Amino acid sequence: MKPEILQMGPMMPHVEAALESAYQVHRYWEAGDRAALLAETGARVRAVATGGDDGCPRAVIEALPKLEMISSFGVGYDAVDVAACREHGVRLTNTPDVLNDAVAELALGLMIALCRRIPQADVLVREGGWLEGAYPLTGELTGARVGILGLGRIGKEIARRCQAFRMRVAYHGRSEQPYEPYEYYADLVAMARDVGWLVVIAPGTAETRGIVSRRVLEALGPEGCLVNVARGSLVDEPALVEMLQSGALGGAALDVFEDEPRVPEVLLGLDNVVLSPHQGSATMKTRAAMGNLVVKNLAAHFAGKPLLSPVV
Ligand code: NAP
Ligand code: 8YV
Repeated sequence: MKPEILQMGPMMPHVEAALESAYQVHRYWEAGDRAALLAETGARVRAVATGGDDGCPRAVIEALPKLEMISSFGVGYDAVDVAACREHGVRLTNTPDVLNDAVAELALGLMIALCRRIPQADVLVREGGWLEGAYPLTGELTGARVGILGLGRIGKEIARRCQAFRMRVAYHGRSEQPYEPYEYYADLVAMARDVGWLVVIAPGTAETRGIVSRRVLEALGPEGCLVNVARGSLVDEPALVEMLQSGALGGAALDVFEDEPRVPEVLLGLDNVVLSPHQGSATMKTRAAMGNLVVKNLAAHFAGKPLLSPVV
């Protein structure tokens, strides 16, 4: 008898194939009556496979009395009710590290795109505008100061790439990392005041909700640019939109938003923003590695072996 698992949403074909071969999979998102599916399978389902978007709410965790573990695709697990996992003794795994390079690469790509106005230049050439005259001069990353909010696994890769661009790197987090060569700011507003670029790459938690507040954005100012590759919840989005519109903030490159996939309408019409549809880890190589980790964590659990990347 294969163990029974609940899959919360669609996953990559190679992940689904691996799950189907090892487990009896119940496809939650396809169920006409989800409550009935939970009631019918609840006493047998031992694991959940899910993604960063679908997560796993408390109601599902509590409807599965035999639930032992949740294997989540993505390093951020803000959509999983971690408190409910702890209360009910449910293990949780995520997919850290394998995506560091891809996310860091996108962060730098967004910065260059915003600074050198690559999207606008591309449109100009396509529309024949180059024939009318030279393209206006732009800013440059070289020599600029960048502050990283969240010098963790991905933040460190972003910092290394910024150094390669000969930017001057600082960071903010809850504690100083004395072995890192970058300047530490205990105060995020002070860091925002001192840098031209603020890159957000801390997790979406209750503590970080709105951490990039209006005050932080004001400190960044009309010459400053915000880059968010973390979660939309970290930024005061209404303040961000208003300040980009008025010019109180110089620019923004955004991969994540408060209410994805819906993006504030105003942003679509602004010239000082670069928009990306949550693409940080979205390369074939990285997504394959993330999917493999989801499968391997489940396999380790059912083999009684240590989990590869436990959160809880
Ligand atoms: P990580 O290694 O845990 O690093 C997180 C960093 O954030 C740590 O340096 C931590 O430093 C800092 N931090 C945590 N809470 C903080 C707080 N309250 N105030 C200030 N700093 C805080 O995580 P990671 O693997 O780098 O991933 C970071 C996040 O990126 C994920 O949680 C996810 O939401 C997001 N992400 C987005 C994409 C995308 O596609 N755009 C892809 C992957 C990940 P201290 O402990 O010193 O505070
Ligand atoms: C994923 C992410 O796109 O890992 C994360 O935290 O945000 C991205 O890598 C997302 O989790 C998809 O489920």
